[in-house]
Amino acid sequence: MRLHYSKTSPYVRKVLVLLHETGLLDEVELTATGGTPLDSSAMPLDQNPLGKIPVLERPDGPALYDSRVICQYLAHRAGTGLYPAAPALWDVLTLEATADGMLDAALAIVYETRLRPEELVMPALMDGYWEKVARSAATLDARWMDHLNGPVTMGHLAVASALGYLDFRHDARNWRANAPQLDRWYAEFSQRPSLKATAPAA
Ligand SMILES: N[C@@H](CCC(=O)N[C@@H](CS)C(=O)NCC(=O)O)C(=O)O
Repeated sequence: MRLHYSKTSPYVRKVLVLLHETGLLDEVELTATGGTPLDSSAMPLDQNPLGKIPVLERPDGPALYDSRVICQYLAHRAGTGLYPAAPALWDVLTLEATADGMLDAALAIVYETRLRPEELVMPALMDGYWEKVARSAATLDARWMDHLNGPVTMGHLAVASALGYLDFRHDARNWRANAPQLDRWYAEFSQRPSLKATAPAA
């Protein structure tokens, strides 16, 4: 299999964390790439017309995207319980969607600051994106700690990858402000070898 990836993409990190957790890493060749909505020229466009990574080329069918599809495919291939059977599955998928939604908002802030000319940047829009992140962190803290303190699912791996990205790109905004239990959980969970091996570096 071939994974189109970048070292700083948090969506890619979810896949890499899963590969470490499941022991499938050796089955995957990594191809580094990158791009933004302003320049998709280096992206694997033949495999993903959206021009986004991660993309997984696999032996048993067309290339897969996005990270949630790839993670389900690899978890199934590895025969793990990272995605349990329904009805527990609905919680895991909702948790993963929450983590990915935080990433969508966090990445939108990065694009606002990096891609727009300064005079076109909208601080109110960035604050609105951050509200989504902060509200989600507070909700994870209020409603999801029982799940996060239980057996590891894809929800755990997605939340940890998302929080790692917030520390990497948005440290100053402080997601921990209204999430003290989540902060404690992340301090411990982020010590797992899979997360240490995939920590983003500039
Ligand atoms: N929902 C997608 C999001 C992937 C995504 O946005 N990846 C970023 C890298 S962090 C990307 O490829 N951006 C390029 C673009 O949007 O043109 C997933 O989970 O895979």
